[in-house]
Amino acid sequence: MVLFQRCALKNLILPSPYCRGWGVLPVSKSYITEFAFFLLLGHRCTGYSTISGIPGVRERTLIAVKPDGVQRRLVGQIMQRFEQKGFKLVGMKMLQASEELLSQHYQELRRKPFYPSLLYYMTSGPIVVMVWEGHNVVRTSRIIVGDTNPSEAQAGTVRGDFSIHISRNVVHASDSVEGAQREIQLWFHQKELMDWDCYNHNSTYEL
Ligand code: IDP
Ligand code: MG
Repeated sequence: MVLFQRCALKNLILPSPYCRGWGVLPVSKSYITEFAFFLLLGHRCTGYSTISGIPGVRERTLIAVKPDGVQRRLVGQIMQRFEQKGFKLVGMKMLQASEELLSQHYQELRRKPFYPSLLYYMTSGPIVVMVWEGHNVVRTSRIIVGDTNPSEAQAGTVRGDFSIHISRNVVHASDSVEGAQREIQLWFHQKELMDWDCYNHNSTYEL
């Protein structure tokens, strides 16, 4: 079925004898007829609904470049780690975080002795918050970002490569799927997040 769908799409956008052998839709039929048939199939050839069958493919996480990362002009390099992995950017903005928002974001750390200095650090300059989407993105992002303490972070991770002390670890990544959902709602309005299709999804997922 998937092969047939690919075939229908191929005929639709790139007329070629490629699909003739299948004999389900004769090439002599008009492309309009094929298009209608393609719609009846639920536009699965775009890859959008086909890949949604893979568990976790719509998972999202919150990544933030902290003030030290922005000051050191690391935003591009940090984003590149996620892009080159194959994750999809669905939201991004630069802002000056308020203490109120940060206190909700770091609600579990309010009683920690370092909390006041964490607030000072996180409000010391603009941050860049992003939402990335993809299969297992929460867990994989934690691996990409590395250990909270840069001294423990592996080389090749963001914190391992770009930071040396826990008080200036350049990046935030949600630590659970539930945490990610909470944080995304905290930092983004629904309308700021884009639902969009990668035209080449079959390069990152098996269709
Ligand atoms: P995470 O960022 O890896 O999820 P958390 O334990 O959630 O780590 O801590 C949130 C942030 O608080 C850390 O990224 C770091 O900026 C800061 N932090 C955590 N522990 C310490 C500490 O012992 N001293 C100073 N800052 C800390
Ligand atoms: Mg955390």
